Amino acid sequence: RSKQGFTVFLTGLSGSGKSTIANALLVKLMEMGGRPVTLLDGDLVRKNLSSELGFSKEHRDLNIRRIGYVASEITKNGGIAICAPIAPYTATRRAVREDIEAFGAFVEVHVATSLEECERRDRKGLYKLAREGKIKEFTGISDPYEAPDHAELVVDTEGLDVDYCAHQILLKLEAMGLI
Ligand code: GGZ
Repeated sequence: RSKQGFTVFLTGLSGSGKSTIANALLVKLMEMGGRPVTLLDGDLVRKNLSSELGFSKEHRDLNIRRIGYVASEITKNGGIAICAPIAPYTATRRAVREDIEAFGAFVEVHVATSLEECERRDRKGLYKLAREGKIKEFTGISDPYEAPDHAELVVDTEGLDVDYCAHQILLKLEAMGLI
């Protein structure tokens, strides 16, 4: 009998490594075969599903609820969804968890790279712009990030490579009986 569907939900600051880990995890899960795997990355969701939305609390919540809805449909049909938005609000993450747990497992992974490290890397130059006030409501600088305290897994990308983080997620999925 085929196993139940599930959602891996990565949350963390901009530049914390969510997308890179999500992509590594996608490759590993696809290699295993079996169930279809769908990546709902922050960037692509913003481009295709939430193109009219900005970064107010209301718009972020709407964005996350949309991602949660798509992930719940995938989970309901026995697939695997990987989501990688910032998702800064605890209550919104909890609402998405409830939506998904109606159909399968919800595996919250906190990509806990510190603000200092994300800002030091500043891969896209956004932190600099946020410090200069050229981007308003920027998470970690001028907008909140509520760190999860009940995540199924916390991964730290400081000094750890992406494949190692993705592997830790696979181990967790195995321990939960999902793969
Ligand atoms: C946070 C912002 C902002 C503001 C643009 N705050 O590093 P990135 O560029 O690729 O990831 C960030 C992305 C965040 O979108 P999400 O959909 O993941 O956010 S949320 O879950 O809160 O809805 C960043 C870019 O968009 N970006 N302005 N003000 N990140």
